[in-house]
Amino acid sequence: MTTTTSQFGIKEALAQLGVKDINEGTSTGLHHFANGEILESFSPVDGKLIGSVKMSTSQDYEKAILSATAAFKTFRLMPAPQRGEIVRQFGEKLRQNKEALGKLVSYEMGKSLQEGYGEVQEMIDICDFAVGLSRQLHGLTMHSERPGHRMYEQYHPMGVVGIISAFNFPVAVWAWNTALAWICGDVCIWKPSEKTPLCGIACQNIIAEVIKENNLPEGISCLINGDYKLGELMTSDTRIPLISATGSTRMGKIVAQAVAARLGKSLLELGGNNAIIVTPDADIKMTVIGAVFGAVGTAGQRCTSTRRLIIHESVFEKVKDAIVSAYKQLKIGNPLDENNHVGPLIDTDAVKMYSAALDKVVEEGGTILVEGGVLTGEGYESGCYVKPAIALAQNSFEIVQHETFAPVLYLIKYSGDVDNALEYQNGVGQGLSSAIMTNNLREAERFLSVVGSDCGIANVNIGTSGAEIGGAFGGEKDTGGGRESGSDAWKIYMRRQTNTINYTTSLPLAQGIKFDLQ
Ligand code: UN1
Repeated sequence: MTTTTSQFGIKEALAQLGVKDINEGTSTGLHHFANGEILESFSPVDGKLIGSVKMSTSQDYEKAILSATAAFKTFRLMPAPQRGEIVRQFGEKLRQNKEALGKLVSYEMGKSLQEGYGEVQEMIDICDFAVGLSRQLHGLTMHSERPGHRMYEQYHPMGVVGIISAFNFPVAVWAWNTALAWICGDVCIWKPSEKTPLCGIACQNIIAEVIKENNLPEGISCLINGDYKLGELMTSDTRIPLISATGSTRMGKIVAQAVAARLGKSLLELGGNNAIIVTPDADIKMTVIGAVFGAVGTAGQRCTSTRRLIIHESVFEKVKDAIVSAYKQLKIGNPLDENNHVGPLIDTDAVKMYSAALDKVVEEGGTILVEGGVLTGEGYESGCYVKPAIALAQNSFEIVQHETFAPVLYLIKYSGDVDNALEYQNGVGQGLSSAIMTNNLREAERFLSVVGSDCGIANVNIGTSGAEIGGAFGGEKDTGGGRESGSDAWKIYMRRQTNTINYTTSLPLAQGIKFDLQ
């Protein structure tokens, strides 16, 4: 493992992205407000220190807010299609840096290189989407009930958007927010996860080049690095009208309460407990691919990861055997090596939660079908590599109700019709993603109907993870209710104004109210 960085070109990637490795000192990104303590970033891939950054103090935070607020004053005046052009250039820079940034994501976060590249592709995709959208920030026009009156609505930018992102998608979720916020005329302050600060620096350096090349005020994209204390400053700050936060339900509840207390807006994308329903009519081959990628992709650390397979009793044995045998082919190891399917968990705390979940499912009466365990020895020195595990469980188990951010898949048997499966599927606190595998039209439509899945995402013959950016992304219940990326998610980044214009010489009142003055 000593050869990891040289073998996979990490040093070159860091250099290209302007991120200093540990031998070169502390990284300071452009427009990065940071004069505090050192935050070190260790790779879960090989346990090595990749680099360090400075954290932001409360004074740094104040500087960032002032810079952002000042930048908003001019940025909001730029026509939206011109802001779209800026986002187009950002997308171009991402294309040029796709390989380097994908590698850094893989090395700092631990997801497979393919998924690292996929994450950067999501950033490029949202930029393309936002460019087109910059000419489509449409409001409606209405017919007034009064003669000689015109009514319409328009959308104006809101101001500073605070982005709090998680380690599992250390770059894409920021880009979803920033690309949309920018075309809407907002400016951003980003606090990345303290587990992936170097990804934050790299992104900031890329976007700062665009800012510089276009002579834009630097405050339109600010970076602050640090822990929950910075998050608290953001959530309670009335100068930030919108907080977009991604993370656990526990964190989301704290954020939502703080933002609501000052009547700010929040956009929350929180935990999932995503299930695939496998009906008697399912295509087993497709089910295996969807379920296995869903459960072990990003080592089970996506919000959309498949955590439960709800399988009809008539096909249970067949599906179980197919999945268990697919798990035997999984290669676990350095995610930069494309021969491996599964990389490490983010850190040893995550490993502890994974082990505790497996203990708990057995304690509650579950049966382990594919043995888990922490890997040791050559290549696994970081202590973060675990074996993807499968357990036979009941939906009602306490641990099954809980989102464990690790590759643990629960198999749950159902009998009767698809409504019974839906009862399990919806019978958890979270409501992010869901899927059904079936060739039966009635079952598929039932699943999508008003009595079907209660999740924000409901797929047919596709797994639960890997959503495209064009759709609105997010979910209900404990998932927080927010919608990011595609469709009309842009609307949360703007304030809506209804305008009624009277072009007559009299002033009739609405609702026919008479109010005559002599
Ligand atoms: C997340 O896990 O927070 O749908 C985002 C997916 C990805 C995004 C996941 N496009 O799996």
